[in-house]
Amino acid sequence: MIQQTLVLIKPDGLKKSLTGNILTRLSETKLDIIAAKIVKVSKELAEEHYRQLKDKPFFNELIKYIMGYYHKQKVMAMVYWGEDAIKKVRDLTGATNPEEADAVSIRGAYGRITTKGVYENVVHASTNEAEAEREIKLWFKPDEIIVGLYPVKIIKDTQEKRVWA
Ligand code: IDP
Ligand code: MG
Repeated sequence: MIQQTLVLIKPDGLKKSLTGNILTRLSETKLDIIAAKIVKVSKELAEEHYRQLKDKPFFNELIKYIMGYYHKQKVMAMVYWGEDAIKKVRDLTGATNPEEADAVSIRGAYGRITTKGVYENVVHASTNEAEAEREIKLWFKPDEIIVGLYPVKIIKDTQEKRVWA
């Protein structure tokens, strides 16, 4: 099945100069990159991205982490697209806990657990189609993606704008 998935290189990945390594690993999947940008993550975006974890004890530290509080204040956001994209990227990413992740996975190779207990695991990848849709629409506008993934509508502001329908 052709799918799309959101991939983030988190602030620790950028701080550690792992961008090239991670993109090389992701290219092993032979999926297409159909969107990419560098984002300075606002508190609102961080909280919305991780909203399903808001009751977890590590939530506040997680928000600081993804905003780059302890690292560079930026994230590289990408959409990968192709056959079984979600599973292919998740397999390469590895388990959430970097100490449990397969040693040759991206998280296993580069992740760590901080003294504050946050899993700094270098990358994010969507886990299912519903999550991918929610996350891609949160991080990207329709015109930033070179493939038409989801329905759009035109709204008339000062000029016409295409937004997620
Ligand atoms: P995932 O990133 O593998 O999908 P989620 O459960 O969605 O895992 O958690 C989102 C992020 O929150 C993780 O990537 C990791 O950075 C952090 N995290 C998740 N569970 C824990 C935990 O038990 N302790 C500390 N940090 C965690
Ligand atoms: Mg997740």
